[in-house]
Amino acid sequence: MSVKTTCPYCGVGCGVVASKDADGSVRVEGDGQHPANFGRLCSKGSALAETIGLEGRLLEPMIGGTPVHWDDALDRVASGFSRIIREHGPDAVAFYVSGQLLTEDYYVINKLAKGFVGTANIDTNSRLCMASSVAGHKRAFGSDTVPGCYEDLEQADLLVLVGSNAAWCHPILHQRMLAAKEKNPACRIVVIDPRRTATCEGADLHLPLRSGSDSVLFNGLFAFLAGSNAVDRDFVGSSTTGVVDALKQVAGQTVAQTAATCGLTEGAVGLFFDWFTRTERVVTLYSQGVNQSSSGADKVNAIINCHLLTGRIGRPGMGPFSLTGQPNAMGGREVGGLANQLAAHMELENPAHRDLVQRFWRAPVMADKGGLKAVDMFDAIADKRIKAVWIISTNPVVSLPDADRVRAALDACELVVVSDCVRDTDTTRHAHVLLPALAWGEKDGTVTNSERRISRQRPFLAAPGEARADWRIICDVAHRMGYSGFDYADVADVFREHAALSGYENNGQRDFDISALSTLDGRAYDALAPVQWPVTPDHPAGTARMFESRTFFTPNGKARFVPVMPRPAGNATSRDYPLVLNTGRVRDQWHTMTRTGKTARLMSHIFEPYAEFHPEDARVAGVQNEGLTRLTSPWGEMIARVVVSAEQRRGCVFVPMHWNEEFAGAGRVNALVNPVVDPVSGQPESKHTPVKADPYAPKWHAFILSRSPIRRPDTGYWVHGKAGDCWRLELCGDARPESWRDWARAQLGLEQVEIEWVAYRDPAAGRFRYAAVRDGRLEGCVFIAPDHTLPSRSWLTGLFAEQQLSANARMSLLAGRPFGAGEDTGPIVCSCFSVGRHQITAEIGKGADSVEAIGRRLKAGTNCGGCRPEISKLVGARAQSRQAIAS
Ligand SMILES: Nc1nc2c(c(=O)[nH]1)N[C@H]1C(S)=C(S)[C@@H](COP(=O)(O)OP(=O)(O)OC[C@H]3O[C@@H](n4cnc5c(=O)[nH]c(N)nc54)[C@H](O)[C@@H]3O)O[C@H]1N2
Ligand SMILES: Nc1nc2c(c(=O)[nH]1)N[C@H]1C(S)=C(S)[C@@H](COP(=O)(O)OP(=O)(O)OC[C@H]3O[C@@H](n4cnc5c(=O)[nH]c(N)nc54)[C@H](O)[C@@H]3O)O[C@H]1N2
Ligand code: SF4
Ligand SMILES: [Mo]
Repeated sequence: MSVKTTCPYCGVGCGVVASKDADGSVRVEGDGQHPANFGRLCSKGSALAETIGLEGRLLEPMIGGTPVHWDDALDRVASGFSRIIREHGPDAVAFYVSGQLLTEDYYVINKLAKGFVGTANIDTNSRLCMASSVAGHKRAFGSDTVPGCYEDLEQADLLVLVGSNAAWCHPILHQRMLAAKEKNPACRIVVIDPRRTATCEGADLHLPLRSGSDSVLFNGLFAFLAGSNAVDRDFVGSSTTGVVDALKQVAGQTVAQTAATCGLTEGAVGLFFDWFTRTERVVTLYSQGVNQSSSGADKVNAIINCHLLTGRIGRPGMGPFSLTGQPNAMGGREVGGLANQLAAHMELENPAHRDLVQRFWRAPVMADKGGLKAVDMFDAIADKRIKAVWIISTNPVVSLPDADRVRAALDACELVVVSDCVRDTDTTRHAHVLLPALAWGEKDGTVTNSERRISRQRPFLAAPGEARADWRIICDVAHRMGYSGFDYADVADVFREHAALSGYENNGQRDFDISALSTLDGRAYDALAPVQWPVTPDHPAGTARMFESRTFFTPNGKARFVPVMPRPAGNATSRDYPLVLNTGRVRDQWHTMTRTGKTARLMSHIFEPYAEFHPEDARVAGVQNEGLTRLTSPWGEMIARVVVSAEQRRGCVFVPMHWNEEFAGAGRVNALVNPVVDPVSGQPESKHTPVKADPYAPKWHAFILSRSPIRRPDTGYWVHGKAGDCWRLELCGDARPESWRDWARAQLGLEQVEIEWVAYRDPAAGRFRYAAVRDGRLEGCVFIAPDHTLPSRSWLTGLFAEQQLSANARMSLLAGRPFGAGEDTGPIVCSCFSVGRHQITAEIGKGADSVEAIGRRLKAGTNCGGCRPEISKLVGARAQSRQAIAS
């Protein structure tokens, strides 16, 4: 049996085919016919089959940690919410939801809150993600419209990526861009990011601008364009308003000034401006380096201004392009999931829209003012203005800024309901009621990707345990609260209503219109092929590109220039907090790791939370590569592994957002992140927090590898996860046990078991190595040292695959390095074929001089291709050092 569905991770929205073999095992492959990926998948998509096991799943409803019947759980939620609404009014409750819900789930929760409870206190993690783009679009176009499509990226002659690490975060789209560039030698790629990321491999120009200075850069470009012949006077004159004011704002801004403020060379800025001016087909792609800023919406408009001035919008190969993060970031916007939106791209604050939606829903009350946005919502929970919150499909204790405060808020809240598919997360720990949701592979509905393409997620697995679809859980609660209007026969029924609302009294006034899909019967809904909205009776096959007619959704039909006055970041660095903390993603993890953290393959690329420093900043802070650092901000602190790299901009330190208390002690970066938000969009500034870094030097460091899960310490720095065929725990401490041997044995949980100990002790040096062998097979090993220089984990992990440890392997365990036993592959670069860095450098040493040559010799980079930038970097580094030797 095979089923076509859509990848549940990023906004590229790749189609996948899931097949079940006779033995019940599942294979997941790229869907060759899906227009987003044409069969390709990245490392995360390729590993989907490894993440669908039931280990760690939440499979029963629970109240206070005890399993209960669904009826009891639903009654508790409904009666708790109803009572608080009765006693304190509708604004005393809140819903915090997610761009990972399916459109149908999202539609009903939004309907429940805004039309039946009568509160707009429903916000979503899209506030942390896309809110600035939404605000920017609305200011410029009068609607939240992404104008272009993926084919535009292939037809462009200049691709500008701003604050986007697409090589790691939108890998398949990035590969499409690189493939197009290969075919079109005229095509250039510019990357604008304070860090030199994997996306810079394959780019023609990298502008490592000062953190937060994008508005200055694009204002500079705007001024430069104004003085060139790239201005499209017809378009500006007939299809836009506000150009004079916007130009006034940038009048006189020179390339030299721009470069100085952005911390760039004049030459590099001039080159970028020159390319932009002279290239008609230019797409500017942007993501969280733009959105997650206290001036995110302004950055978006500074970019759009440049496209409006040149008329480069609504035509093939050009336009501003907001890359969406989550699989259904767009679907959430379509149903009005944000606290300031109404369903079907309507405005909450617009009385005509409210009236229309109220009539369509036959809603008893309508929220009539914007609700609390994510950060404010958790503040209101903290000070008890909100007394009940229902969190669905998001993990705010990890992902919101000032996350310790978020945790405290939930602890203080009268009623916390969490719907998730995973039992233990940093957020589920604080729930009074836990509701088990269906996960990817089980659930059924639709998602919309970055290019407005609606695709089906179809189930291929049976619902496990008691888990239910989110939309059904929400409707069941709505019923119990006494609301009618939630009697859907099935998920297709919800979709039809959503589609019908989009066309209701629309008459071409609203961009989001999928009314042609409002009559799909069950079978047609099941078979729905990927299609780009609008899908109307006039355009039944969908719409690739918007604004082709050069009219916009503002009252006068004209696009608006927005004057942008650059502002500094919300919190400046100081003597006490001299570094800018920048946060973001790594290639193989998805957000809070609840799914990608389940597979050893995806854990092998980067195992520990890390802080990446420029060499000069590392020297000043006194931290060492591979050592540990304590990072502190005015809001909180964390501990991370140090990476020293010239790819960091001086003054910035980068930390991934993923690690949390399920995987690490003291590894939650959002404990430090300032809760400052953009005043226009309410989006938090996740990329700019002033911090200081100190060396963290505990008295001992250790790691443990074990065939069975290892008990995690309660305090201090530790990291836990799967590694190859075993589990791995990194830890450290100050207090020494009386006997390291007993300690090691206890850590492995082998006190009561007959085993053979292989031990090496050097008490004077503080080095101890223990290995437990049973029936000739390695059960576990524990390595302790006074500093962070411990043996290679990737090599040791490999020894667990051996059924009988050789004499050499035993010797190696004692010596702490391979003696012809196993291979030290080094940290894994290619997670598809488990190829490590040492293997790649060895082949480069033997003459492999390109990514392709490495692929031929080791297969690395030949499946998903996500590691190709890293291989390219290793090849490049070698070539550079050869040159240096030769000269
Ligand atoms: N592997 C992986 N892929 C993902 C996700 C994931 O968790 N893992 N999540 C998905 C989601 S929800 C999202 S939103 C997207 C995010 O996708 P991206 O936005 O591409 O990812 P980030 O790493 O958050 O940030 C992008 C870059 O912004 C840069 N940056 C920081 N400050 C500035 C600045 O002031 N100006 C500029 N120009 N750049 C700056 C950072 O250095 C970083 O390299 O990824 C999606 N894809
Ligand atoms: N410092 C910093 N913080 C950030 C960011 C950053 O760049 N830096 N990025 C921000 C961005 S862009 C985003 S999108 C957020 C993401 O942050 P979160 O949304 O908090 O992260 P996830 O791990 O994706 O959380 C999804 C949760 O929903 C569960 N889940 C998955 N599928 C389903 C389902 O079908 N139903 C239900 N009920 N539950 C499900 C998962 O198990 C998981 O617990 O993080 C934001 N926070
Ligand atoms: S690029 Fe990767 S994570 Fe994103 S949708 Fe495609 S396969 Fe999934
Ligand atoms: Mo996101």
